[in-house]
Amino acid sequence: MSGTENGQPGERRTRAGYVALVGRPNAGKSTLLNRLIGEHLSIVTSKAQTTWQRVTGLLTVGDDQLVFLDTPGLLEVKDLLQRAMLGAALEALREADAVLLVLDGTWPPGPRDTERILTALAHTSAPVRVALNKVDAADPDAVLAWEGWVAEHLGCPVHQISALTGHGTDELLDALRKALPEGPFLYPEDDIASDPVRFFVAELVRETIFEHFQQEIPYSVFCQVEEFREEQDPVYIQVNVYVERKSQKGILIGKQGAAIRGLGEESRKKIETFLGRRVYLDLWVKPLRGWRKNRAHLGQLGFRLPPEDENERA
Ligand SMILES: Nc1nc2c(ncn2[C@@H]2O[C@H](COP(=O)(O)OP(=O)(O)OP(=O)(O)O)[C@@H](O)[C@H]2O)c(=O)[nH]1
Ligand SMILES: [Mg+2]
Repeated sequence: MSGTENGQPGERRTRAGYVALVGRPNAGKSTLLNRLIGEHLSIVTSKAQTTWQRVTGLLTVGDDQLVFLDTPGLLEVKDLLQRAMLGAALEALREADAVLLVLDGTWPPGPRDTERILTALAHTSAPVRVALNKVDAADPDAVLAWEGWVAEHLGCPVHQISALTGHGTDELLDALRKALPEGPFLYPEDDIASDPVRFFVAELVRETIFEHFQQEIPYSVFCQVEEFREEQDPVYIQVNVYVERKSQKGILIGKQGAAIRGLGEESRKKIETFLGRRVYLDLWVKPLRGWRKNRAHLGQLGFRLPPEDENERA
C-alpha cells in the first residue's frame, strides 16, 4: 500500500471549496468579498441591487483555498432581470461547499426576510455560517433581533463583523476555512479572480453610473465591453451603455455632453487603477428597448435565465 488515502508523510493536505455569500440586497456582501480578497473586485454602492451577476473572488491562505461567490441580493422578483439575479444567487447556493449568510445589522429582520432567506437556504445542504455585518453602524436593537432570529431559525453562532472597517473579519475567515472540504486547489494559488477582465471593466462603468445618477437610471442601464485593444497605448476600450428608453439616452449624455464626460472620466480612472495601465475609454450610449424584460436581450447581455414559466411576461 502506498498509503495515499491519508497522504504520504510530508505531502501537502489542502482544503478547497466554493463559499457562497448570500443575503438581503445592500447587506454588504460585495464589500465583504472585497475585504476578504483585498481588492476592489465586486462593485459596491450605497444603492440596493448593485450586484446583478455572480462575481468570483479567490483567496489562498496557507493550505486553504476559498472560492468566494458574491451574489445578487435575495430580492422580490418583479421582472425578468430580477429572475436572472435571484437565479444566480440560488445557483451559487447549489454549488456551494459552504454558505456565508450576510445580515445587515442596521435593520432588524422582517417577516419577508425570514421567508426569503429560509427559502433560499433550502437550495443548499452545505454548512451555513452567519456574519452580522455593519456592527460599526448597527442599531443595538437590530443586532439583538438578528441574534434571536439566527438562534431561532438556524441555531448557529453569529460572527459580528464590519466589512467596512475589517472588525471581526479575520475570525470569520478562520471559521470559513474550517468549513471547507479537504481537496486539491481549484485555481492557481496567486489568482484572485476568474471572471474576464472585460466583465470588471464594464462593471466599473456601471458602478460609476450608480454613483452619478439617481432614481431609475442606474436600474435601466447595462454596460458591455464592445472593443478592447490592449496592444495599443493607451489601451482602447469601447463600452456600450445600453438604456431601456430613448429618453434615458439624453439624461446620460447631459447638457452639451457634460454628464457623459464626467462619467467617462471617473470610470476611466477606476479602470486605469484596475488594469494598471493608461486607458482611452469610449462610451457609446445605445437604446435597447425594454431590455430588463426581454429574454433575448438579456441573453445577449450575458445573463443566464431560468427556463420560461407561465408567469413570465417578457
Ligand atoms: N457602515 C457600514 N457600511 C457598510 C458595511 N459593509 C457595507 N456597507 C455599506 O453598505 C452599502 C452596500 O454595500 P454592498 O457591498 O454594495 O452590499 P451588497 O450586499 O453587495 O448589495 P447588493 O449587491 O445590492 O445585494 C454600501 O454603501 C457599503 O459601503 C459595514 O460594515 N459598515
Ligand atoms: Mg453586491
